[in-house]
This record gives sequence, structure tokens and C-alpha cells, in this order.
Amino acid sequence: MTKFVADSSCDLQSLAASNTVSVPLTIYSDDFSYTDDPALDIHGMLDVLSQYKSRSYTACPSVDGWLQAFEGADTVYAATITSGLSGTYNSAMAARDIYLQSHPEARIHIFDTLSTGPEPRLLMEKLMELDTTGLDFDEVCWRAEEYQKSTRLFFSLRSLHNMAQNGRVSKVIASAVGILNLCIIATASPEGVLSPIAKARGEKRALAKLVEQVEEAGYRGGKLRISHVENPALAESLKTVFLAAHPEADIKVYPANGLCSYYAERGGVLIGMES
Ligand code: X90
Repeated sequence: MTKFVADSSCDLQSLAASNTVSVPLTIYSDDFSYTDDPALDIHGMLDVLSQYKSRSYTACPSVDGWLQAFEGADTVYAATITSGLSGTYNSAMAARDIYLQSHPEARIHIFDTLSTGPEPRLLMEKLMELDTTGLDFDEVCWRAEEYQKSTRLFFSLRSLHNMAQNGRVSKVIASAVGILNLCIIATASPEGVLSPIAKARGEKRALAKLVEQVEEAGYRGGKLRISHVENPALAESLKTVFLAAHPEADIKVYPANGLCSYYAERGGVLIGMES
């Protein structure tokens, strides 16, 4: 059996395919913990976090979480959130080693997406598509790695509080954003960390900046995946603007998963694009 596995940051949740498995990350504090699975009430979690005065954290999936996801498979294509910001890739690789000891005939490839959310989702869609063409495992992996070079992630965030609190962006960058109505426009760097591009006052300007960045990065009407943290207005406006310029484009808008909602915070929008 072939399985397509990804951690819960990779937006598998809105892909209705039977042989996909999402391995949850966890959001927690001293007082509560949330498993990033389809049962998670993201709105409720964001409400609790907005009132919560102490620190909160996240944790990558355990090796055992990955092993459970691999179980029963002889072929596994797996994707993880960027290794630049998370231990998820390392835990997946450790699980791969263990699984291969007991299933020496299995083939497992772990893709470090150096990204999160809608960009890994594009990779998972590509892997499923390649798998149906009858190509062998190595060829699928090679083509998927080539594909990764052609996709990008851009995003707009209203707050970097949780990213800074957990040491994932510098406090200097974060403090520049906490101002009312300011959005930070950023991308995933080649090393898979947050790389700021611009600040935009108000969502109209944020939208214009995002469109400019996506077009400059070589968007020519291919796939776009747009996830949002309780901001369907900005996400749908982006879709409308891109569709006006590229009427045939395959564009999907959907709510972000729990992990990205925690870090991108309310108002955040993430765009995965094909160039
Ligand atoms: O291992 C863990 O606990 C997970 C840590 C994840 C940290 C980053 C999550 C980012 C979520 C926010 C904007 C995107 C930044 C992407 C840069 C590559 C989404």
C-alpha cells in the first residue's frame, strides 16, 4: 500500500483522499493542550490563547506518531514543516529508520518542505498526481523535488507574538508588527525561515503587496492555495484579483490548520504558489 503522509501543518486536512494521513503537532501550555487534528476547535483555541497570560508552546509529532502513520505501507511519501523552525523533519527521519528496520522492503521518502501550510499542500497534490502516472518511486521523488523548486510561500501576518515568544523570529522583527492595523508581508527563505519583505498599513495595502510579490515570483496562472486564520475576506479578495488576471487558474481558499493558526494568528493569510 502507498501512503501520503504529512504533519498537520501541511494542509492535508482539506484534501479528501483515502490514503493520506495527517500526523498532528501539539499546541500546549502549563494549563491546556490542543492536538492539531480535524476535531480541533480552532476558533475556541484562539479565544483561549487571546485571554491567556502565561506562555504557550508547540511540539512536533513524536517518532511514534510517524510510525503509526507509516504502519501498513510499503511505499510512503511524507512531507514535513520546515526543518528551519521545527524538529518535525528529524522525528520523521528517525521514524523512517525504525520502520525500515522492521520493513526492509519498504520505500520511504521524507520531504523537508522548508515551508508550511499551502506550499506543502501543493507538494502533496503533486505527489498524488505523479503516483497515478505509474512512475517508479525514485522517479516520483526526483520529480517532486524538482517541483519543490518551482513553488513558493508568501504570507501576511497581523502579529508575530507567538513566533517571537517561541524564539522563531527575532523580537526586533516582531516588535515592528504589534502596531494596530500593520501587516507584515513575508516569505519562506531558501533555508526555511521567515524572511520579511515589507510592512503594509491596512489590508488593502497588504493585498496589493501580496499580489505584487506573487506576480514577481513568476506566477503565471498555475495553482494557488490560500489558507487564512479567520480572514476569509482577504483570502477571497486575493482569489478574485488573481482570477481576474488569470481566469483559468486553479485557486483554492480554505481555513488554516491549528498549528499555522497558532503562529500566523488571527487575520493571517498564507499563499502557496506555482511559478
Ligand atoms: O516543532 C514545532 O513545535 C512547530 C514549530 C513551527 C514554527 C513555525 C510555524 C509557522 C506557521 C506562520 C508563518 C509562516 C512562516 C514560514 C516560514 C518558513 C505559519
